[in-house]
Amino acid sequence: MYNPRFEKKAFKKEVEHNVKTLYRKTVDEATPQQLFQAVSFAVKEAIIDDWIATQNQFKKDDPKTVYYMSMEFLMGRALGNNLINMTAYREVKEALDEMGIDLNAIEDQEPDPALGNGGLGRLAACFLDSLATLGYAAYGCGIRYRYGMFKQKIENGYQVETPDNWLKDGNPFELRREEYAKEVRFGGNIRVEYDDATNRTKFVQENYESVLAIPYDMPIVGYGNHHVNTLRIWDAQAITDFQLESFDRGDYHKAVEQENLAKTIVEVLYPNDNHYAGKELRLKQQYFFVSASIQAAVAKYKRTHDDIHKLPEKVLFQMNDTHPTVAVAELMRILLDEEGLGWNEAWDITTKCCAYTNHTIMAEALEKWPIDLFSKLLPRVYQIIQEIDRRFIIQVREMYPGNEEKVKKMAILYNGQVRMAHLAIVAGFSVNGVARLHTEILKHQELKDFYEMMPEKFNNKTNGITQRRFLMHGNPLLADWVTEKLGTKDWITDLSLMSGLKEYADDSKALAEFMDIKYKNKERLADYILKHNGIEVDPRSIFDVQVKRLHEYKRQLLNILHVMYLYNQIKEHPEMSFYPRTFIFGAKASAGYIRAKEIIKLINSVADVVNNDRSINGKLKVVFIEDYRVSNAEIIFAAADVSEQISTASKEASGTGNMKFMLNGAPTLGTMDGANVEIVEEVGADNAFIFGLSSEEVINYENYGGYHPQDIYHNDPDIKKVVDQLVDGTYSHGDTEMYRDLYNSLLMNQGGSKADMYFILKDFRSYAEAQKKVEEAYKDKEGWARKALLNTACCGKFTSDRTIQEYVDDIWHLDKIQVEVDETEE
Ligand code: NBY
Repeated sequence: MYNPRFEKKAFKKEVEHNVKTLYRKTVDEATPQQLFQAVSFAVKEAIIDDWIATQNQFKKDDPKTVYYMSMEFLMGRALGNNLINMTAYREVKEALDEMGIDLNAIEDQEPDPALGNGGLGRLAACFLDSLATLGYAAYGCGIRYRYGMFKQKIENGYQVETPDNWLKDGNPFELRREEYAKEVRFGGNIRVEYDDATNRTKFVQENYESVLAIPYDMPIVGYGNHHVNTLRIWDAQAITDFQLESFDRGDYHKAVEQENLAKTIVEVLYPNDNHYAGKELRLKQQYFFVSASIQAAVAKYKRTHDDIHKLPEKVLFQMNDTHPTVAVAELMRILLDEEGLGWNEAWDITTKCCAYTNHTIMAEALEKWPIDLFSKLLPRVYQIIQEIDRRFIIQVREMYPGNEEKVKKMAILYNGQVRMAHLAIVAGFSVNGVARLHTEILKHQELKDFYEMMPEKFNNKTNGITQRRFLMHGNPLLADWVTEKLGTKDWITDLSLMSGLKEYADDSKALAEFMDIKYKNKERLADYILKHNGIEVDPRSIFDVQVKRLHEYKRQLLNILHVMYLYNQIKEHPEMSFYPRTFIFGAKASAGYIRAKEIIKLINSVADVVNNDRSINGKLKVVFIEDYRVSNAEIIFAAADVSEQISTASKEASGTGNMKFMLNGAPTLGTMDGANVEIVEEVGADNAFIFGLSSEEVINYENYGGYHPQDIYHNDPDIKKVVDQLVDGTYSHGDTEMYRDLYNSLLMNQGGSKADMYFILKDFRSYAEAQKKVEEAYKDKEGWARKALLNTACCGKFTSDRTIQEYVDDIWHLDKIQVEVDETEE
């Protein structure tokens, strides 16, 4: 598709013009960063036209709009993605080539906007891409953190965090929209007044502190359809600049405090993945962006509608996990206190506007705010939650008379805590899990009581990913090949067409081409590794990849223990046939997650020993890729032979990396967990390598107090040897204490947690066998190529386009928009 707005001559002129007006330079004189800015502003120019056209279309059509409320949007770089979705990537690349500018190098100048931790934040970004591509009206609502996810350095094998100052050179794609600022209030007390005139009680917040929320809008470009939605992220500013008068009036302290609150509130993203830390500042962040977003949505609705009761016809708030759940109470507050509605009317509206997505069953991730903290910070919101809870408990008692156990289990306020998930379920009309297995576990285990009381709310929406970023942009060679084989580009917006590739599964020529592309992508990754790690890896070896956040349940420890086992095998049986392997890891650990950091150190220690052992002839290499993030992920997925998805069954709600590997032709080596179950269903058990306990088995063991890893340790000499090597100095220059904690965690009960609570030793043998099968399968070149190709061919279900369409059909009920552009202008 050719986009006339990127006509080469005009585009070049625009870039020259931008370099001149922004920097008083010529293209030859400009730095790469300046060129990035100049090119981005030229691209933005074209986007703005479509953005305006889309907003005009919204005004005409008045469609129902989804507000995707999320603490995290892990967007990744915008320039390349915007060019792809504007269908202008090729033209612009050529135009720049002619100017002697390398688009790839320019793209590398853009900092990764990393306003998210991992899967949950990246899912939000994929959803925005699909919403725009499918032509639905949507806003992403979030926080403009000054510092996103930290940058990871590896020093002496240890993770070191450095701040991610992503805004330091300015963000060319954002628009500051001061005119839509909203005030957000914290703390103080609530004065209750009786208003004789209206016969109503009024709740007035006094002595509060407030901040001004200022929106920054970023365009979200749909693919080839001129549809541009908005990601609206909020910055904070003190409400009045520091004023001498307030000093005179004795408000000096307050003025300074408000200044500080504004500064700290959006300062940094909490780098915890699947872990609730209970920090007051985090709650402030939550209320800050939620209040501003809901105020803005209600105000926008009221500009063109006069009956607030009909809000649910036009507005839907989707809560990305419990993090934005104060939304339900904030909407109630606005309807009750500002719109003057009665409780029942307000509740009716709220429960039709709010829906909740659950992303985890991990107990340590559940948000439970201490009531003292919560009620002090959000006094009016807390009163409203008390009333929601009071009315809910009456319902529970009606349904289960005399059953006070139920009340305890289900109440929103219990044991001095506000249970955010309970609030979200009670006030939302929809509760969804993110993969079929996960939703079943929610219904029958974690949220059983709620499912029994309100089964109609529960539904599944299996996650998906956008092929625009993770195939078109990340793997252009394969993208072109797919287009050629299918004879159409339509897979870009209809991934189900990939099934047309199945007919090449027995075509030797096509299989060879497929593997040749994989090889080129492996060379590209090998270059990256050489440049960044100084390690030489052989692209002919099997690239076995595990990239994701570091978490015990994701079991990077199982992977590296198995590498240690292979190393022992090679050393003990030098004559043994062994297909060369490169084990590639990438993972950030939360700054305070000590054990996760120990695992990173262990991986790097094993890498040191193995990579420097000349006696194994380079059969085994281990690479830890520093600072795993969206931009290098695209290169990594394209180059993977094997996708490691080895979480303890039942723990990974869905996983989305698994889908990105599949799309790029890497078979899954994994447990029957999360969306792996559905991946295997699509691709067939022959084209995946499955091992380990099932989720039922895991849950059973957990219900009966765990298992006895010591039995395995004492009866399996290979396993014992590997575990002992954690404390015999093999990987720690003789230090027997460095990995003692990991050793203990595998063999001993500790405080509240059971020995080997993630079943690493229990699954070890079965994992090693599956790995052996991978090796055997890989030796059969054509057999492997077939498996790899079938993974790409069968990935159609896992596009976020499909996921979004399901949300629209079952939960959101949005109207499709067709943006009309004036063709003569082009
Ligand atoms: O959400 C992930 C799940 O682990 C993964 O299985 C799923 O595919 C993905 C998308 O549905 N969850 C996740 O990424 N969670 C977080 O990042 C997160 C971040 C912060 C907090 C909790 C969870 N927190 O409480 O601060």
